[in-house]
This record gives sequence, C-alpha cells and structure tokens, in this order.
Amino acid sequence: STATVSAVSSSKVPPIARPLAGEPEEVASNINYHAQFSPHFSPFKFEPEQAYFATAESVRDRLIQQWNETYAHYHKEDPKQTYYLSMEYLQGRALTNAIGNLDIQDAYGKALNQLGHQLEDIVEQEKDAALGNGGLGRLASCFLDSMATLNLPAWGYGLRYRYGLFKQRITKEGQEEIAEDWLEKFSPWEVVRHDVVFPVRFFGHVEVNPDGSRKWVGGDTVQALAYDVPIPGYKTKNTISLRLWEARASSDDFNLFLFNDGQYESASQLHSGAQQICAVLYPGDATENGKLLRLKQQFFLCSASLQDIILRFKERKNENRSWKWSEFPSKVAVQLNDTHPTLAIPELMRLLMDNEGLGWDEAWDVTTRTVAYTNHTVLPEALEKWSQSVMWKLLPRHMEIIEEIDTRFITMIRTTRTDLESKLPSICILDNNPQKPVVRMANLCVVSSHKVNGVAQLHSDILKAELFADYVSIWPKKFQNKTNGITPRRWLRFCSPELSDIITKWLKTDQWVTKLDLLVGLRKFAENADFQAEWSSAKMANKQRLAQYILRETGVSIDPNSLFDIQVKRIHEYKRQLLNILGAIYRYKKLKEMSAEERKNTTPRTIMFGGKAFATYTNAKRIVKLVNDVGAVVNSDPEVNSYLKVVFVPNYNVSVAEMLIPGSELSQHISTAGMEASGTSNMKFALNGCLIIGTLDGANVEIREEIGEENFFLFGATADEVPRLRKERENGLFKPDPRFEEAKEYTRSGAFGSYDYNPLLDSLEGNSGYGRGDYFLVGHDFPSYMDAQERVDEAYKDRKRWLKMSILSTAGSGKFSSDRTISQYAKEIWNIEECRVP
Ligand code: 4GP
Repeated sequence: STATVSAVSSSKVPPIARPLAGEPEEVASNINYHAQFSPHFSPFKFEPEQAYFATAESVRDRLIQQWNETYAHYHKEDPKQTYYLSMEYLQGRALTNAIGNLDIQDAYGKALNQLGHQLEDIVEQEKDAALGNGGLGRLASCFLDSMATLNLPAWGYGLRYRYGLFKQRITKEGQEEIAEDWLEKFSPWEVVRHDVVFPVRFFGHVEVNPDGSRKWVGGDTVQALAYDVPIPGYKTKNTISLRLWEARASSDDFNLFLFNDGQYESASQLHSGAQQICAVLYPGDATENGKLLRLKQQFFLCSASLQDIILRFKERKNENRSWKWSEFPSKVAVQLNDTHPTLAIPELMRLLMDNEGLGWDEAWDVTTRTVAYTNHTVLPEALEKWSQSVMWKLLPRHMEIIEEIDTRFITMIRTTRTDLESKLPSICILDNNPQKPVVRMANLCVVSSHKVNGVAQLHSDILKAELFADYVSIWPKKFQNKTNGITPRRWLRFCSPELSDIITKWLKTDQWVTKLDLLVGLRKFAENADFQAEWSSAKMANKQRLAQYILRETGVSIDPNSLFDIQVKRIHEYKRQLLNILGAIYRYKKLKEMSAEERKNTTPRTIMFGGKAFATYTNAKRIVKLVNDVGAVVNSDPEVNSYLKVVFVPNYNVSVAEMLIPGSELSQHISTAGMEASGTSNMKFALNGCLIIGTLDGANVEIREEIGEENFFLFGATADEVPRLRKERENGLFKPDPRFEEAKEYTRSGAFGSYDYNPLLDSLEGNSGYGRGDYFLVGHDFPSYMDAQERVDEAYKDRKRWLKMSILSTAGSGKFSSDRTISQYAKEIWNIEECRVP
C-alpha cells in the first residue's frame, strides 16, 4: 500500500494518461478494448456475457483511479478513519450501482447500443456477490455506500468466501441448497493486492520471555491476502474500499518430497487447510470441526484487519513526526458488526502488548477507546458463546488476555459495585459452568467497547432494560441507539427509475437522492389527481415487470391488477411466515366457500414469499414446503385462482429484492413483538410506496410514527405484553380464535397434499410432543392479523385512498436513509469527519 501511495502522489512520477472515456464513442472503444485484451475470454465473441465483463472492466478502471486518488488523499490528510469489521456483506450486483453512482448511465447506455447491446440486458449477466446471510450483511453494504457518498474516511473489512450463501432451488421436496459459485468465472470488481499480505497464526503455545513479556509461537500460520473491492460514492470522487481477505498457504507449505512420493493429499494438506477458511460463509457448526472452522474464520478476519490497520497507522505517523500509541484512538475507530468480530479485542491487546511492547493499562486504554460494538439481535441462540477448551487450543494467548479482562472486571465490581456482586455470574465474561465452560462474546464486547448500540429505538430500549441492564448501571453513557437505514441509491433511485423520475419532476430537484428528508415535500401532492395518476402508472409498470419475472422464474402467471402482497426475508419462526401462510390458507378456504357472485366483491391478491431457510433449520424448511404446496393447489384451482395466487420466489437475494420491492403494494413485517431488532426491508418497501401490515416491532414502530398511523396496518401483541401472554399460554389460559383452528385443521386435513404438516402445526399447540406452546404467539395474533387484512382489502378498493397512503409512505421515509444512520455513527460513536477528495 505504501508503493501505491507514493506512485500516485509523488511529483516525480508523470501522471497517468486518463484512460477514462467520456463520450459514448470513446466508451464504446474502451469496452471494445477490454473485450479484445481481456485475458479471460477469446476475443472473437461478444455475446452478452463478454459484453458484461468488458463493460465492468471499463467501469472498474474509473473506480480504481478514483480509489487511488481517495487513498492518496486520505494518506496525505491523515484523518481519523473508521474500519467496519463484518463477517457478512450482501453487495448484490455492482455494475448498475457503479454506473449510477458515477453518473455515467447515458454514455454507457449509448456505447453499448453502438456495440449492439442493451445496458439493461448486460447488467443482468452479473452474479450477485452474496457474501452474507441476512439483514446484518445487507446493512453493512448499505453503510459502505453511505460512507463513500458522505466522503467519510471509512473502510470495510470482510472475508472473500469462495462460495457465498447457498443457492436455493425449490423441488417437490421443498428447499434444496446448492453451492453458489459466484467466482465461477471471475469477479471484475476485485483487485488483488499481492503486496498486502499478513501472517495469521492458529494453535501453538505461549512463551514467557525472561523479562516477563509473553509471546505466542508455534502452531500453523496461514497468509491473509487482500482483495479490494472499490466502493464508489454517489456523484463524488470519494471511492472507498471493501477489503476482503483470502486465506493462502505459503509456497513453503507445499511438500514437494511427499508429492513426488505419490502422497498427493499429504503433500498439499496445508494448502487445503488454508482454503477451508474462506470456503463458505457460516459452515455448519453442529460438529466440533465446524465450530473450530467458524472460530478460525472470525480470528482470521480480525487478525489480518488489525495488522493492516496498525501498519497503516504507523506508516501515516512515521511520515509526519514522532508519535505515541495513545494517539491511536484519535486516528482509528473499529466498529464490530455484531459479536462475530469480537476477537478483534484480544487481538488488538495482543498486538499492542506482545508486538509493540505496551503495558496492560496502556493497551487497554487504547483498545477500549478504539472499539465499539453493534448488537443486531436479542435471540438467545444468536448470542455467541465459544467453548473455552476450543479457544484455549486455537488461541491460547487470546484466552490469557480474555481471562485477564474478566478478572479485572470482576475485581472492579467487587471493589466499586458490591451491589452488583450477585449479578457477576451472568455479567462476567467467562461462564465457568463445569459442564460447559464458555466465553460469552457479547459480554466481552460490552466490557471492552466504548460504545454499544442497538439498531432501532425499541431494540435499543430492550437491550438497556433487559439483556445489558446491569452494564447500563455501571456505564450509563456507553449505550446508544442507531436506527438502521438503507441506501436510497440502490433501493429507489436505481431499482425504480420510473418512480424516481416522477419524484424528481414533482419535487423539482433530484437532491432527495442524498437528502432523503426532502421526500416530505411529496406530502402536499398526496391527493393531487395528476400526481396520483403518474404515481399509479409507475407502480403499474413495476408490477408488470415483476409479473414477467415471476412467470419466467416460476411459470406462474400473476395478474398485475391484483394486490401484490410480499413477504421476503430469512425464513424464521419469529418472523412468522407461518402466520402469513395460515392467513392465506384461511382466505383460500373462505373463497372456496363463497358463491361466484360473492367472490367478485373480494380484493384479488397475489401473495408472494421469498427467503432462504438455514440448511439445518427443520421447521423453517417445513414452512418453505408448506408455502409451495399451498401455491400448487391454489394457483391451479380454476374456481378461485383469479382471486388468489400464492407464489414462492426462489433464491431470494439482493437482485431479486430489487425486482420485487418496486412492484410491491403491501408488505408483511409481522414478527412477534420484541424479536425483530429492526428490519430493513420494511424501510425499502415503505420508501417504494408500499404499505406495511405489521406488528409494533423493530423499526416498524418508527416507520409508523414517520408515515402516520393511518397509513400503517397494525395488529398484534406489543412487546411488553408478550411475556404475560406466553405465561398464560403455558398455563392453559389461551382460547384460540375459531379462524385459527379452522386454518390449521384444513391444512392437517391434507388439502395441500400428503406431506405430514403435523409436526410444524404442533409447534403452535401445547407443550407436549412437538408442541412448543406457540412460543412465537401465532395463535394469539392470528385474529387481529386477519382483521387487519380485512382493512387492507377494504382500503385497496378505494383507489384514491390507497394511492394517497402509498405516496405518504414514500414521503415519510426520509429518516430511513443510511446516510442519516452513518452521519450519526460518525458524530456520536466514531468521531470522524468528512474528507472530500478535491
Ligand atoms: C438482523 C436483524 O434480525 C434485523 O432485525 C436487523 O434489521 C438487521 O440485523 C440489521 O441490523 N440480524 C442478523 C443477524 O442478520 O444475523 O443477527
């Protein structure tokens, strides 16, 4: 990285002739150049695939130039910089985004025309970079877009998984998982940095030097090699970096002697060991091996990133003047995206003490002023706990450091907060339960971070009142809320150009793309007949595009005049796709019972589902199967299928979302209150003028406040009622609504095929057999859900009223820009400022 900087900034080196074309003719010739000289394809073909790669490489040249200028500028200015550590990123496709952010769609569109292609077709060739699982990963990607757009000195660090999140195929059996080979050909969006390589150690032991200092030695070492993905800001030069690490064995690790002896596997053992580290995201962790691999991945990310951060800090410091380690936190902020990168804490301590010679107190001061932690879930199964014995084996020096952090924390409580002594068993870091001694990663994060935040107001309140209540009494100022946000570029400007153009036309400015609060200016047009007509036809165009997509992907033909009702997210019992499908089942049964005349008075609906179930999550997979089985019956039932369709959209990912969300009219965010930390798709739907049916959970609460309660279809128990309702359910005091019973009975009767749905439905019953006492309160919320659905049907019949509500949803979505979220992180947690490239 030093070389890059000096090459770009040194006055002795002549500037590089700008390879970047401006006019369509030049762009076309540049694309042509890449097609001819690309080392990846034969130069004699220029099918859409080759055209995509050549176009991407041409755009990438621009990004690299801007990236270099940004790096050199930051290097010169030496501002405080944020490093976002995340095990997940869901970047989606890069081409549309880069062309949009660089504001070069016209030139590229025309250039491709000249070459016999359409930009819209070419962008479809790109495979999604799916290096993430769900909301937390997509949030990280939205954050990168905002950091760049706001010209903030900030970077992302992650892992370059060979296979991203699995590809979902739907068969008669339900969901099938296939490896997603996103790097099958190559990715034009990454730049390998052969000069940025760090060793990362595993296993080994701790040696004590004569002066008492300690050193971690032995074990295995793998190399972390950097791949940079340039992240352009919107209409700015600033282009930041997502640095993804790949694990490599060094060439010494290849045993030529064994290989020539015919022992091929033993000869390359270390190579394949290194390759396993970045093979897949969240490898199954049911086995000890799986657990060890996940821990290795986490440490690999933390260690490589921190070595890189420290090196950059020293480079920038050394160039200027003498410096002290205590200045580190005024140059570096490290944000932990959930507990997955917790090991950054003991790793920073280790690097400072064992490599740089700092004492404990100094290292602790630097570390705690540098690191901050975001919590994304209160689900107990997601709060990471690592076996102490596995940790001692893999990371012996880090375990020493964690023990010491814990001991000092306990001493602090015993000396200054005797009132909390009885709480120590739950608030200390090491859980020494002899059956299963573990390290509680969230506790380590809270104790060691200077700030801890939740991701929506309700979630942050719950963290403070419940999960972290005792810590709040120790450090009241440590805890904050940062309500999530989404980037308006990808989630409106680029995914729905029709609607965007109308907004720009009526607001008389396109500044809303970076100042999303300006959308509030649409409120005054909510009832304007001309505006409504334009709004309605843009939504209709998006619905038609979606209908074509559904037909192509699933073979189901859906009616663009029906109400498009969508629930897309990870399949999870707390998100309650089961509530949605039981509602659909009840609707189907009622439609069947109606006369043809009666049916004509109903609101035709297309209910769409999308989302992946974790491969080992049985009930989630049963839900996928049920939705598909219901769809198969309903969609082929000639009596009712012009009033109801149920569609499962396979392989939900960022690109599929970009197709679904603009075409949606109603979306479901119906988690059991208190369980969804925030949700971010709720924000994307609302921004696109889609109405929400939802519970008072996560960011729904704030969305409803912003868009107005009369524009939100609310139902269900509130978070503070949930514990009492669960108790009542346990004590047999729950009286189910007859509609709920009817929907379950109908499903059990075999109306949707012979698959045994009893185990799934029994989870909604008492506490025996499969019964889990309906922990997620589907039964309790069912009647109010069905009532809310009736209000939806009524509202949809009144076209003007519906359009007004739709417009007001968009108009009230200004708060949910990730630009707002990131500005708050920058000011209130990271203490960093804009550093714009001139
Ligand atoms: C998710 C939460 O479930 C979701 O509510 C939130 O919007 C999102 O993080 C971003 O903050 N959590 C995860 C996870 O994806 O893996 O815990």
